[in-house]
Amino acid sequence: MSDDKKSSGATSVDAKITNPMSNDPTEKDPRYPIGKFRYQGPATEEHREQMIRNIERTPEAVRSAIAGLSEHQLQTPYREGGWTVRQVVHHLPDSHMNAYVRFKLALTEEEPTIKPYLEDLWAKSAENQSTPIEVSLALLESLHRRWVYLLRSLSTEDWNRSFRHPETGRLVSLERNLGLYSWHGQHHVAHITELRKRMGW
Ligand code: NI
Repeated sequence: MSDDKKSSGATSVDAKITNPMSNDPTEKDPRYPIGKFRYQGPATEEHREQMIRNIERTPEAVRSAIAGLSEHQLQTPYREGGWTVRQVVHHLPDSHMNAYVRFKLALTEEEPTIKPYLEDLWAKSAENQSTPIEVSLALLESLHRRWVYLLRSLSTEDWNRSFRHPETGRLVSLERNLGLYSWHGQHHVAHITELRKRMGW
C-alpha cells in the first residue's frame, strides 16, 4: 500500500505540473483516502476470505482509529464540510445493518429489490449527537460477528445470488457486495486516521 502511494504520488506531481486542473476525483481527494471502490471481477476463494477478514477486523480497526480522541476531537469534521468523526462512527453500523439485511434478502428471495436509505440524513439525525459512540462500536462488533458467520456459511453458488438496486436498476451479486463492504470499512477508518495524521493527533 505505501509503495503504491509512493509511485502514484510521483505520477500525480508530474500530472499537476502539466495539468493543474486535473479533475481525477480520486487524486489527493480527502473523501477517498484509499481510492474509490473498484470491483476486481470474480474472486478466488482466497480473495473472498481476505475480504471477509477485512469485514471481521473493521470494528477493531475503528476502535483503534478513535482511541484516545477527546470529545472535541470527535466533533471535528474529517475534512472541510465533511462528517465529524462521531458521525463517521455512527454511520458504520447504519450502513452495515443495511448491508447485512441486503445479504439476507438476496439469500432468501429471488433477486429482491432492496430499499436504499438517505445516509446523509441518517448521519445528521439528532440521535447521532446524543448516542455515545460506544453504543455504535458495540453494535458494530456484534453485527460484524453475526455477518461474518453468515458470510462464511455461503456456498460458491450463493456468492452469485443478487439483489436489484432500484436507483440503477442493476443486479448486484453478493460477491460484489462483499468487495464493496470490505472496502467501505477501511475507507471510513482511513478518514479518521488521515485526519489524525493531518492534525498531528
Ligand atoms: Ni460510507
